[in-house]
Amino acid sequence: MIKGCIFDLDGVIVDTAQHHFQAWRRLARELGTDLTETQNERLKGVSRIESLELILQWGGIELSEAEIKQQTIRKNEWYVDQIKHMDKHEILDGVLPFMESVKAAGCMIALGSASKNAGMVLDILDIRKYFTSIIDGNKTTRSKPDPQVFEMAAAEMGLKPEECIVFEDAEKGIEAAIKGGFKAVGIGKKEVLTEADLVIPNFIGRDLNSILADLNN
Ligand code: B16
Ligand code: MG
Repeated sequence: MIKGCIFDLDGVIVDTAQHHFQAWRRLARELGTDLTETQNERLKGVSRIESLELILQWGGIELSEAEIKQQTIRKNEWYVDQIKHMDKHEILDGVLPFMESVKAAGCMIALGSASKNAGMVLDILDIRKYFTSIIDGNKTTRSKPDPQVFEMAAAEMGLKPEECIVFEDAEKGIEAAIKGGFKAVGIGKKEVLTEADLVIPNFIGRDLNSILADLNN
């Protein structure tokens, strides 16, 4: 029986992925390389440091540990500058009614995000009130595809993995959910999120009951 829903943040609740992409691309170009949209797909759900390491690897660039740290600080300043101006319109369509349906069904809601900016995003959008538990990149020590972030969210809700559905837009996030023994619902394309138990393009017109029915089919 499902008793909790764990939501990823970037790409599931809010379209911050475009802001991450713009900031990473700006940094990549300043470092003398570039970042394509296809490469950016592979950065979804990946921590800040690991994202830069991948960009450097793709561009054949070597930086010291101190320089890597410094460059991630710059990227984050640009990213934060962009998201400061977000408003509720950037919450993805259908998400809030869906979360209302989760609450109405008596299920708890948690956040399971790799982002260290997650708390700030929730406050800017004024949606912190929906969450029983908030686990973000400041609390975890292992990145997706490790299931730690979802395990911590389930534990804070007092639930077992099999009692929770994880909603994720990243391949690595789906992998983490499956590894941890959660039901995994992908938000995006079936061709990309091949391991998910169910893939939906978005939450428009969806409620928890329709997801449960599709998961059981
Ligand atoms: P930050 P999620 C992830 O958030 C993003 O998908 C990923 O692009 C980003 O690099 C990562 O958070 C770290 O974010 O730099 O803000 O700490 O999708 O797990 O909610
Ligand atoms: Mg995401």
